Amino acid sequence: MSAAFADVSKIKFEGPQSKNPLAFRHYNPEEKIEGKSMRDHFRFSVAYWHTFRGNGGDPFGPGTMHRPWESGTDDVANACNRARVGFEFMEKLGAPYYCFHDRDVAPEGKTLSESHKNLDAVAKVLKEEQQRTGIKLLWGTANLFSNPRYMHGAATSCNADAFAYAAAQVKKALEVTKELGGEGYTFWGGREGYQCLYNTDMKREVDHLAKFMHMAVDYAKQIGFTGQFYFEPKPKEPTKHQYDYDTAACVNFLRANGLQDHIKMNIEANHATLAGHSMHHELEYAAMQGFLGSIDANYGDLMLGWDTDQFPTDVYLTTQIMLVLLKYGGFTTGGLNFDAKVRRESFEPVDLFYAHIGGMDAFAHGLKIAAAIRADGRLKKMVEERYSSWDSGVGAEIEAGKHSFASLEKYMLEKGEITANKSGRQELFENIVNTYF
Ligand code: XUL
Ligand code: CO
Repeated sequence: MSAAFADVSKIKFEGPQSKNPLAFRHYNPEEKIEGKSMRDHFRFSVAYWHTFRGNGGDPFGPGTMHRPWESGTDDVANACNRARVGFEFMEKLGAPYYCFHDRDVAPEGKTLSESHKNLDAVAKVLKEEQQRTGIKLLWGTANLFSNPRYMHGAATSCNADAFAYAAAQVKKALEVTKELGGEGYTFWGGREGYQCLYNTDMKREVDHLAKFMHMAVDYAKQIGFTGQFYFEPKPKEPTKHQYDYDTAACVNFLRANGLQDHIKMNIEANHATLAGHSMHHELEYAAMQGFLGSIDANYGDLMLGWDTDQFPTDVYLTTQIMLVLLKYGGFTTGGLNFDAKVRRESFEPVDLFYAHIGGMDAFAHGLKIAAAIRADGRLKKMVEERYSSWDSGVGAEIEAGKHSFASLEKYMLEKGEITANKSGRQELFENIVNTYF
């Protein structure tokens, strides 16, 4: 096979002074920060669906992407060739992982069994390429939203047959993920939500989603798939009310349905902002509850109300993400999957390199800044000082469970008024953060 990216050689780290657009200025996989190599901090992953299947189409016009390796026929031969091109890209980029949906890597057949066969044929190539390059599968997932059969949802459809078809699809996707040594499996709701409550039995739908996830967990156990399951929140799009709205809603769903020991969160930056949260908030919320799993790294244009899935270049965003990751000890099973696509106008193959290099460098830059903030310790000390009323006296006693409303009433009647509040100093905190950039 002739190289699809013949003009690009392996991307190297050249340091912050480099002017080479096809080099890393910050991401140096071997460099250690807080005792761990950058490679292990990030566990970067390429999203197959955007990078190798994105064609640049939008509601106003067709695809624009120039992809000379595509034959133009949606068959298994083209899919196998594309898989080899994908691995050439990932190898040159130096990404240690990738993620896929079943229908991204292999075409859907006319029947379920033909679809299974197509997936097996492409998985064979993926396995060969994984063995050739050492690149691994971070997680797999199933596309339960594109085919019109899922118009009402998959696990939450009003049509029980749609649930059954989705079950068959996820069963197969789990088998293939296992076969490829996948380290995880992600549930993103797709069309699991509703548009109008008048025609919707929400309780029944949410119960079915829980049943579906339990079946997946049971089947994983049955076949010996030991990868981590993830649940990816998104508040809207395609449906108006998605059941996986944000981390808090997902964690509540998992706990309410006895799934908390099997499923962690996969948190996406653009989905966080669509929910009216910052990524910083979503990550901290998941981590503090013990649900930090994996990250879909991207950025959403704050002036647009949809999932723009841009490559992350905002170093404030990457610094905040790395602050949370460092605070909670980093990934155990997850990684940073670039669930991001090049703009419709960035149609040349080399743009795929610029996009990923920029994202990886933004994270490496953010990691260095986050580590510097932590090493200095000033912010941490200021936060501790802000909460110092809880370290002794009545605060420590409340935390230790030594008080009731009655005893606190007695305390306050004696004291009369609270100890004077201190300034929150938000501006100073923000100024100090800026000194590390
Ligand atoms: C959709 C999205 C998905 C999931 C995987 O917004 O983020 O690509 O990451 O199904
Ligand atoms: Co995603």
